[in-house]
Amino acid sequence: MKKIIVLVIVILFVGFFWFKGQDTIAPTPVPTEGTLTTAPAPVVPTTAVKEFTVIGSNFTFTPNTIEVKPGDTVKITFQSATGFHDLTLDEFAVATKQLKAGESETVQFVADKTGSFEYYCSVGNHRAMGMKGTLTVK
Ligand SMILES: [Cu+2]
Repeated sequence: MKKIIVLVIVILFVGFFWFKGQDTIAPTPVPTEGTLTTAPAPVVPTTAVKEFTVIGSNFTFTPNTIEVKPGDTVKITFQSATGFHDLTLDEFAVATKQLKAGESETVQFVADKTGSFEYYCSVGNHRAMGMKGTLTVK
């Protein structure tokens, strides 16, 4: 009789630790609100097409701020008014050719990231001379 009681106790112990073990192996991480707010929001493409004309001259962009919504398709027509310029936006792999005064080129991309991004002229030191602007996606 004693042996059976010991056996039952052993089985209960083993069973208890087996369940404990399952608990520590199996937990599925449940995202809390805190982790959700720090994760970047997924950008869902919209059907909106936002068109802008940006004029480049020595040494400024007009306009030098552009704002769109996440997922928008952005169409920028860059015109060189004076001098020799381009429009480059690294984060979206956008760059026009280097254009002489009077030339223009249109680039298009989907604003699939949120934040502020600098577009600039990559000719010579034009960027350092102030030939830059900000695209805000929010
Ligand atoms: Cu330039």
